[in-house]
Amino acid sequence: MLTEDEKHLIEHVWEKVLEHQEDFGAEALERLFTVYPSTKTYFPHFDLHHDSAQIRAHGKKVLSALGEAVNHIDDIPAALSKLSDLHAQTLRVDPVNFKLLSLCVVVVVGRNNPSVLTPEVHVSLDKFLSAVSTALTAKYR
Ligand code: ZNH
Repeated sequence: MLTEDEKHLIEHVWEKVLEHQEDFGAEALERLFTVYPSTKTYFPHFDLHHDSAQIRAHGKKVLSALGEAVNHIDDIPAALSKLSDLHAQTLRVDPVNFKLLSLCVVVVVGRNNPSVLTPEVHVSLDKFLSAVSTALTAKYR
């Protein structure tokens, strides 16, 4: 569980992310597909070239969903309930991939705002992204 201090750190970091949702989302996905190529199997219908419109649009959706989770940080499962149904019933993404995407998101935040990613913020982001991943994979069984 995130402490109150950690929640505030996340809210603070997200103010910086909000202005760049599409860029950050696209960079996170591009890193995901490059560093962990097996993740591409979920996107056979996507143009996966650098700067593809589909990657940018999808990156924006993913980061907006994370923003929703930040806005409802005390009840992430409720905020992401519909998305959780989609991932469990339709997409069936193997949960290991959530960890990989989370790693990429942390890298993108740090790369774009080096001074922001203190160890405390890193821990907070890690816990936050774990909470989101748990919420999105909770209905798999
Ligand atoms: Zn997911 C979709 C979010 C993870 C895969 N996603 C999606 C969407 C969103 C999301 C928002 C959209 C929906 C609608 O449209 O309605 N995800 C998300 C998040 C996360 C995720 C937040 C974490 C953090 N996913 C994931 C992973 C994977 C995925 C890891 C793999 C690898 N998704 C996916 C797919 C889809 C989605 C495949 C569909 C796409 C299209 O468009 O087709």
